[in-house]
Amino acid sequence: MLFGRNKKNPITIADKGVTEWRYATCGYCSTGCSIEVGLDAEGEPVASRGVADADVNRGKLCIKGIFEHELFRKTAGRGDTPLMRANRWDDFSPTSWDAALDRTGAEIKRIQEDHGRDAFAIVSTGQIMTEEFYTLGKLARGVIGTNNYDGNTTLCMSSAVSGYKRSFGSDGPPGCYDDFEHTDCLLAFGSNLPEQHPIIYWRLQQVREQRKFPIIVVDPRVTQFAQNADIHLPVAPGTDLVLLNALAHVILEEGLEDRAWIEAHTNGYDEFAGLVEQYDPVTASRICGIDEDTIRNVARLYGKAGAAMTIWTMGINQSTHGSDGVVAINNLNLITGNIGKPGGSSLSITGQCNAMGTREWSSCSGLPGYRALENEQDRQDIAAFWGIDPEFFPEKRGMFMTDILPAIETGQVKGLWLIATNPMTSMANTPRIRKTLEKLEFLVVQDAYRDVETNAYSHVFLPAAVWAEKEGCFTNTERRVNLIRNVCEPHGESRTDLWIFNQVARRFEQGRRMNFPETAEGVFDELKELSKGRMLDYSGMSYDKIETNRGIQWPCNEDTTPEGSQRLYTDGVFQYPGGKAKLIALPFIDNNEHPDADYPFWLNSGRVVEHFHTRTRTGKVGNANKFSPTPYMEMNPDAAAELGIGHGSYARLTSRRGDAVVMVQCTQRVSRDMVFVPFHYHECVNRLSLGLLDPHSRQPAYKQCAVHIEAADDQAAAAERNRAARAF
Ligand SMILES: Nc1nc2c(c(=O)[nH]1)N[C@H]1C(S)=C(S)[C@@H](COP(=O)(O)OP(=O)(O)OC[C@H]3O[C@@H](n4cnc5c(=O)[nH]c(N)nc54)[C@H](O)[C@@H]3O)O[C@H]1N2
Ligand SMILES: Nc1nc2c(c(=O)[nH]1)N[C@H]1C(S)=C(S)[C@@H](COP(=O)(O)OP(=O)(O)OC[C@H]3O[C@@H](n4cnc5c(=O)[nH]c(N)nc54)[C@H](O)[C@@H]3O)O[C@H]1N2
Ligand code: SF4
Ligand SMILES: [Mo]
Repeated sequence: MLFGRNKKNPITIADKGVTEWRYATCGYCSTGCSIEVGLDAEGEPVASRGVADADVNRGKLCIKGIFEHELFRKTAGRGDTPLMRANRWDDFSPTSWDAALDRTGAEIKRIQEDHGRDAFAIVSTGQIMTEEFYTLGKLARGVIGTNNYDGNTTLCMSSAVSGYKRSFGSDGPPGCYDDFEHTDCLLAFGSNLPEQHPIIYWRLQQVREQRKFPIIVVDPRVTQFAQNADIHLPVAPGTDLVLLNALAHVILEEGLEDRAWIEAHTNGYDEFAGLVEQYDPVTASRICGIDEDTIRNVARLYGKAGAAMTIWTMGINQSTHGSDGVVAINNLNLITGNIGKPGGSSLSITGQCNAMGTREWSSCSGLPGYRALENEQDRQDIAAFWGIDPEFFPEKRGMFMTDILPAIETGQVKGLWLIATNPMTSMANTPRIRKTLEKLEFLVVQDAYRDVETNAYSHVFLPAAVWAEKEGCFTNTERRVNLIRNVCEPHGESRTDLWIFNQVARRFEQGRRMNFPETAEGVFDELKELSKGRMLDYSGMSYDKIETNRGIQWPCNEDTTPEGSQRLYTDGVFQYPGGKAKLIALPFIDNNEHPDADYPFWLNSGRVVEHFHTRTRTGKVGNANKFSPTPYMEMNPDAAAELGIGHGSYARLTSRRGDAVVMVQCTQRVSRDMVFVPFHYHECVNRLSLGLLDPHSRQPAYKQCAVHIEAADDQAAAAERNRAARAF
């Protein structure tokens, strides 16, 4: 009302003295928010803001994005100069780039000469630029020539990749955020969208404020997403496949499938139908813990919806049947005709900012642009493009990250180069990983932060520039290629990952003969050329066009789809020869470690909104770190009371692998037989986790193992904190 207007406290936005805004894409999660970083008159980054006309985030950012410019100023723990030590147990000494790179090149050659090309392994990430991924792939596959080359995406997305390939003949999420506008039913498996992808969740909420449709969340925990859902299915850990088979059972039993679509676009129906026949809701309910009527209800909602979509994240991928879980989701959508249509999709919500970029271009699982080492034509094409002998390539992919580490134990792998990943904190069974890393003859760590825990085991540390200290592209969950402009100079003597890869290439004769463009845009031109006419088509993009459009979804071709494409498979033609997708029969095999008398609790793990992974970044940003500064677990109050453990006290968790002490947060978010521990803290949940591997994707089942819990006194807790403190 008018009379009150002048009396209100006006909201004042601090004037940070911004004189210029530069365009970027957020460097944390895979939502892919467009962000602008404000520079003051001295060129210092002083603010971040969401880009209003960007379709992804429409001006919004979450708590991590809004403070992202602080990364450039909070430089504690940043690598400012290359470091080297003669032996792993010596202290580091600062050194020159030439010395660090010469030693790296020489050690790679020595190990390969002594033990064979594959004895030197490379493991990268989902967090560098696409152009950097492509360049690393060229170096690993075309110059160094090791087949033991993979990324941390095996901890994260490989089940989705494997599931897409098995169902559709190719990787590539077929849907987009716009599907929320068209869907009549949304099913979400093992995904806590409001915390892990806050802006995707905001997009979903925007739609729901205007139009009602059911949201069904499948998660053993009562997450924020579950709290806000219409139906929450607290599935028994690791049994989603049973639930999915049972949903398909009901759909077929009640004739809710799309017969014509199945006939026209799929193979394998009979075997699939025969298998799901066995998963009647009564039998299934005894395994997956969801009652018969609820299974029937959800199947009917999904089967009868005009358009229905499924999204999922780590609750599915990080499982011993992660790949099968993804295929089962695809099965559900194939039988209901929900692929390639607005609001009908199997949309894997990806994880890291550029988890997609590495899938597309890093050559980790094959050759660039969704090409396969197993395909002779692909080998020949890439060899010709790079100017090398096709015989140099192996004819099938080598080990996954989760097999490379054990291969160090057996002596098969002697040297390792880690790029932007921190396995000492993020891989299961930390005590074993430590022993593994100690066994290496040579470890080089290339990271933006020298205090990354894995660096304690390295011989050489290469300091890298982070995020908008460099230029290049990320691809988000909905296949949108978006741009990061160079906002400021790399910290200290750190260098872009692109520069580092190019320098390493020069240390090899074959690398000197090949063309390694020096600028990110020069590399991007190669991607465009290599992708022309393929499903993964970048050829109609340019940096300027990407910035103007606030990201472009591939396929983008100058002639047919100049503005990009929201969806894949709109014509129902899949990437298998013959164009049909596969319905696959998936028997459930329960091979998890289960709670028992000695270890009576399920240990579940994941994330919280304010932290990102192993906290190398968010642990330094006050406004992120202050909300969860201490390792903690969610525990059911009744279970805690039974063990004499109070809210806010400490407890010791013990598994067959190790132990950890955490603060206790009593909450009904978890059931009496389960605890949840965020994995962001060093020497914490992954000291306990088992990480059994999925047979197809080799992804670890981080979310299922068994622990014993007891009260811990304050002294034990203090000792634990000291142990967890960063070593340097
Ligand atoms: N704030 C923040 N956001 C992030 C990240 C971050 O570190 N911090 N990381 C990014 C990355 S790389 C990723 S991969 C994503 C991960 O995003 P999410 O997968 O959404 O996050 P998580 O917390 O790992 O796991 C999600 C849920 O899986 C549930 N779950 C556990 N076991 C099962 C099961 O057997 N079945 C089902 N259905 N659910 C289960 C857990 O209870 C948990 O609530 O987040 C991205 N976004
Ligand atoms: N128990 C349990 N464990 C888990 C999970 C879980 O849910 N539970 N989730 C798994 C998942 S999904 C993931 S994705 C992994 C993540 O595991 P990690 O990849 O090990 O985690 P990050 O902390 O993101 O490590 C990335 C590193 O890259 C560095 N970095 C950032 N930007 C750059 C750059 O531009 N260049 C270079 N060179 N370095 C850079 C960061 O400083 C950081 O050290 O953890 C897995 N581990
Ligand atoms: S939702 Fe993800 S991409 Fe968007 S601002 Fe937050 S962390 Fe960044
Ligand atoms: Mo991830």
